[in-house]
Amino acid sequence: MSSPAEVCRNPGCDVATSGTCKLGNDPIESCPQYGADTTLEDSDLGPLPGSKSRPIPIVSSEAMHVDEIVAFMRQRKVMSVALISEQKAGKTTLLASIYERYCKGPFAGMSFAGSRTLVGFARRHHKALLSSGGSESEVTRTSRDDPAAFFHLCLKNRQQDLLNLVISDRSGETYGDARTDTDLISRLTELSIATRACVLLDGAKLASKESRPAYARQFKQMMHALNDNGALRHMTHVEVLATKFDVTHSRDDAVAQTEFLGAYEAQLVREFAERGLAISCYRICALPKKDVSVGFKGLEELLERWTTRPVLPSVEPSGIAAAERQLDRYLDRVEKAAT
Ligand SMILES: Nc1nc2c(ncn2[C@@H]2O[C@H](COP(=O)(O)OP(=O)(O)O)[C@@H](O)[C@H]2O)c(=O)[nH]1
Ligand SMILES: [Mg+2]
Repeated sequence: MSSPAEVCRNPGCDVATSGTCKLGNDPIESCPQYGADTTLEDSDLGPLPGSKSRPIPIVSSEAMHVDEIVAFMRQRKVMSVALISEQKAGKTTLLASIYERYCKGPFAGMSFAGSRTLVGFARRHHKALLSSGGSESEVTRTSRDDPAAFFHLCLKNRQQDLLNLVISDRSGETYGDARTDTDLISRLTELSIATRACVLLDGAKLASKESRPAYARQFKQMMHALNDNGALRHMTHVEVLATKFDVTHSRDDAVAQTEFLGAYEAQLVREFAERGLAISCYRICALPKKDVSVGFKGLEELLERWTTRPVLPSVEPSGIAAAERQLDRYLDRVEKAAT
């Protein structure tokens, strides 16, 4: 089996230490040898009968499964976001919308630099377009038995740094069931590897007088079930994303709707703060089909949030004042000069 530190299948390439691709690929993500799946056994890669060379595995570019994503996360730093919601809140449409932004060029200060899941993105995008036409029957429905699917984007920021973003999507049915069947929560593996939870609040259901009372209650129940069972404890950020803002905005009573949404968000923040969970609330429109004047609201800020690197505490030794050793006096001077 390959060494876990190996990031390129080409034995003559020292990209792991130099950061430069031996074959001249820039960005390095575009090299088919780079980031090779090190979980493959050598026996899987043995020469074909009659051939001396090892076959090169073809990356399918479909959405990744949890074992693939865990192997990928061992190879490089990844920012991971779990999309959480019951059915039809807008998870897949949000994914498709992010993909579409980068098909058109730079967005949110970053440009597309590669993806392990381009075909997966393209499929979701295709479904989202079908769904936007109103023919929901044509949209493939996910089921409770479907595992979580992971989508990867490599983005280059203004400083030319590469950022790996991984977003998970899963059947809303599973999250709906987890509200009452809390044994399911420990099986939501995408939550244990994500550092950011993005819980989608269906703006259309909240805006409808018929569905609002039950939905507002069920949404909180789902959040409590996740929180009380420790699924959100390790997350650095938990955000509630109110979707379909075009629906909220396009109603005759848009002002009252927006006020209700604001009050509900404030209630969530208070209620969970009392239970030790900090929540931030945002609004989004990933597909402005009800009111095009709303546009693609909140997407740019969302990507900026999701790709902001956490500020890590300094681990540099602090200088010793009036130290006897010259080295310590030097460190003290350097520290003072830096502040
Ligand atoms: N008006 C409007 N509809 C949306 C928006 N986002 C998603 N939808 C619709 O909501 C439905 C469910 O969306 P989908 O992404 O499949 O939800 P999922 O089950 O959470 O993945 C689809 O018909 C989408 O077209 C939005 O921002 N505005
Ligand atoms: Mg979906």
